[in-house]
Amino acid sequence: MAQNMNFRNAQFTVSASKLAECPVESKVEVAFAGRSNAGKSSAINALTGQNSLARISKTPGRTQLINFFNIEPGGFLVDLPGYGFAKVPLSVRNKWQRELEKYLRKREPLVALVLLSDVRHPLKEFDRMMIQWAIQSELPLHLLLTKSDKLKRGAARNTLLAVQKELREFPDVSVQLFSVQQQQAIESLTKKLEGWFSSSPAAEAP
Ligand SMILES: Nc1nc2c(ncn2[C@@H]2O[C@H](COP(=O)(O)OP(=O)(O)OP(=O)(O)O)[C@@H](O)[C@H]2O)c(=O)[nH]1
Ligand SMILES: [Mg+2]
Repeated sequence: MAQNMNFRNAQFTVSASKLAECPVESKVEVAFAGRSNAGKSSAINALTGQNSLARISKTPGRTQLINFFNIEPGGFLVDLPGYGFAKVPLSVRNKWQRELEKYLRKREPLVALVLLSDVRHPLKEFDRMMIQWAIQSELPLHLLLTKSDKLKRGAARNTLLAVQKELREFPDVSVQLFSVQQQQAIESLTKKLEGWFSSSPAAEAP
């Protein structure tokens, strides 16, 4: 695939409510996971420079479907439903969390995960579960400590160092501070994604 990916050309493809509805033309995809309200949809918008590509809301639980954004032929970013605290009926919530789990366990084109966690409350139970799961599944994971603009520089930096220290034994897990307001942070994420898309074996296929 192309060396310089242009995330700005991203286009919404489909919202899937279950695994069977995910696009068959996908060869390589990277999914954005995290607790509800962590900033998944916002990060995808920042990355693509499109403010209304993925829906953002002040109400947690806004993203209830698995949303696919096409980046290049066969390459997709995936906005996953947020975990926890969603103000939706339990029966509905259970259903889409089951689908989310199925997606994570069975989705063939999935090559890596971006996990988002609010820098003010990092590494909660769900985040740890996801990290453990990614390590076991040998899926690389990049952790974004989001909304870093909400903390003073020093405090954000200390959180980053503490989290890095905790994760340093895992070579396929990386971490950075992230804010939709910080261009440099968006560029770091872009680099990470470019690396994953270009090194994926499926990307070599015609
Ligand atoms: N200050 C600040 N606010 C942010 C940032 N990223 C997201 N937010 C806000 O956090 C709230 C939730 O953002 P979303 O992107 O909708 O979160 P999500 O993870 O997609 O949430 P669900 O779809 O419910 O799972 C919104 O009010 C955003 O404007 C950031 O970098 N800085
Ligand atoms: Mg969302």
